[in-house]
Amino acid sequence: METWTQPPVPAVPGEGRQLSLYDTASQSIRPTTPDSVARLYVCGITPYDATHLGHAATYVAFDLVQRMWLDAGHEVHYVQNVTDVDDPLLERAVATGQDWEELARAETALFRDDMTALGVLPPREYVGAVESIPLVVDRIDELLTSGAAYRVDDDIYFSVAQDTDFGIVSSYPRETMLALFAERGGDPEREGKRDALDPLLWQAERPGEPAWDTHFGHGRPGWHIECTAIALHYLGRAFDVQGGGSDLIFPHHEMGTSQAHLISGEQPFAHHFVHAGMVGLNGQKMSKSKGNLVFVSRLRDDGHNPMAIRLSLLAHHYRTDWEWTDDDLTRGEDRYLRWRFAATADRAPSAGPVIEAVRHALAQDLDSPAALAAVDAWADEAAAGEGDDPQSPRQVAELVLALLGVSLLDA
Ligand code: 5CA
Ligand code: ZN
Repeated sequence: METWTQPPVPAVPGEGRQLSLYDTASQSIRPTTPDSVARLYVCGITPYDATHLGHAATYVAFDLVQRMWLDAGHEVHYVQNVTDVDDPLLERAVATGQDWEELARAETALFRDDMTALGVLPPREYVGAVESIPLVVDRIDELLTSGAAYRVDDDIYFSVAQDTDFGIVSSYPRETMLALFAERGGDPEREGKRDALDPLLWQAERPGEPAWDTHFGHGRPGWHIECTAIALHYLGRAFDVQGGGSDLIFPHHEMGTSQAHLISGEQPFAHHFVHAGMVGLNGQKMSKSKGNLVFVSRLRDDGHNPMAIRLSLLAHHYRTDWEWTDDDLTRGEDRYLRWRFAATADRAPSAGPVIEAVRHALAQDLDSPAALAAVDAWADEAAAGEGDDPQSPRQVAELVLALLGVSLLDA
């Protein structure tokens, strides 16, 4: 499907840094080691509702990954999916009397607008689940042939027991896996499965639901195989970073890794599994199913500057769980005005140290709060009339645009 518009990314003077990221599988911060082309897959939205601040925080975090790699001289091959057919989407369409395809189309369009407004760099390929059904069918065929998939009635399941490495992403104990599987779309109680944790690869048509014709029957793909098939097709195996929110560690990224292992016979699926913390509101994870949402589009409609929204997200380290409050937005707006004031000054303290500090902070597992603090210090000095470098305001504005994705000057 159509991706969104690429905004300008200025070159920053000096040398980019090697990016280190926390890898969930090894439970450690390790350097990323991309080739000339860095490969990134980030799980996309299920488009049945508007982009909320939790989604936005996650996509802004992975946007920093792309920006750090670009700064270090890599080309970036970024792929993101859209789960444009799945239970929650179909259920919402029934509940609101909408056509499910129209709902998905409209919410995906709104997501693109939100990402554009927030200055998030687009993926090179933005890929829907529906358009990927032929890829999924081929992968299921391979799994059936190798004995890693089996039928229960007309459904097809993936057999986790076939993978001796199952569990390497989350390292969760089995009870935790069972609880999360039930909570996040799995069917541990289904009779006839070999293991309660086996996920659906292909679901036979249910009355009133969309279905596609394949040689193994009329139906639709399961969730995890969608991302496995898309990532393997567009990026190949052993790509650099598989990303998403921490709610995707299990079952989604665990299952995807296991499926890719049995499809290719090789490890790793990705070198790093990187997960953003959950943004909450009123004591609970912000989620479409709980309805406790603050939408990016609503804030934009209310006249809030998207760059200030972006700054309020960047004020939190991507790996921590945090709660959105109105104060977050107030602080983001205040910071935006202070930075903009300094970026439009005639003179300011030299840009060199702040460029170094921002690169250094982001290279260490994307420490955006430290990066913001470095720009704050420079902006405060500029506002106090310190410094006499006439180039510095423009250079810092370019730094902030290139590495933090915050545009301070009108285009
Ligand atoms: N379509 C699947 C991934 S293949 C999905 O999880 N869609 S989603 O719309 O539910 O979430 C989209 C992305 O936002 C995922 O990476 C998810 O982990 C992340 N996300 C969802 N809720 C939050 C939240 N409250 N805070 C931070 N990130 C979130
Ligand atoms: Zn996914």
